[in-house]
Amino acid sequence: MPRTTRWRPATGGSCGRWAYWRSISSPGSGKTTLLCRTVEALGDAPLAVIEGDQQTSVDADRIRATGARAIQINTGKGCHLDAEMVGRAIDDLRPRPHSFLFIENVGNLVCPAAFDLGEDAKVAILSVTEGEDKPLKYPDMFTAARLAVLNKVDLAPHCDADLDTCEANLRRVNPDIEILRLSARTGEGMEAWLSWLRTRLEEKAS
Ligand SMILES: Nc1nc2c(ncn2[C@@H]2O[C@H](COP(=O)(O)OP(=O)(O)OP(=O)(O)O)[C@@H](O)[C@H]2O)c(=O)[nH]1
Ligand SMILES: [Mg+2]
Repeated sequence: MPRTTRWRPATGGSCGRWAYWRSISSPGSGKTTLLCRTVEALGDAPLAVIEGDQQTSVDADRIRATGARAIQINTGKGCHLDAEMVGRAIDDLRPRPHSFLFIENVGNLVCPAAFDLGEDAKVAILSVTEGEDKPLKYPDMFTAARLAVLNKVDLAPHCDADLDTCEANLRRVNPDIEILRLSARTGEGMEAWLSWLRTRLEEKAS
């Protein structure tokens, strides 16, 4: 399937029926932790999650443990999800209209940026422990993203992370990027993240 193909579901709708976000980041930056916290905080809001990893169903199991519906895709030797894999998962999940649909891509800062999965927005999760130079070294991931979440801010004092420099580097590669500082561990910044999500869903519904 060509990189730019926009998949359309066989279930009759269009991708416009759901607010559809995809998280992209390095392994271990906190994607699943943030998703679990998000699912719990959204309460009864209709949502579904697609998890991508090379092997195991660990992440989908973590999401299901919160009570949310989740499907795990294993990519084997592949380093990213593609539209066909996501299309099959959506056909199985059948997300409700006007619901949240979250996709966690395979963790790496290179391949996932190049593939259009039909999402409304890509959200780059960057752990502050990774170093503030990552946006400059791996710009494609951050130029593709609408929002960057600087996660693990609770650890910033322990690893000399310079959050202002990190934000400046994000804006050097993507002047339009929105940025949120967050800790999925302590909950700091969660309200701003949830507000961002709800606003996007309202925009989609209007
Ligand atoms: N201190 C701290 N730890 C965090 C935070 N968010 C996640 N973690 C920890 O970081 C580790 C990796 O988190 P995951 O949520 O599994 O990361 P991931 O990005 O989903 O990882 P992959 O799916 O393997 O790419 C776990 O030990 C989490 O508890 C945070 O905000 N602060
Ligand atoms: Mg994960």
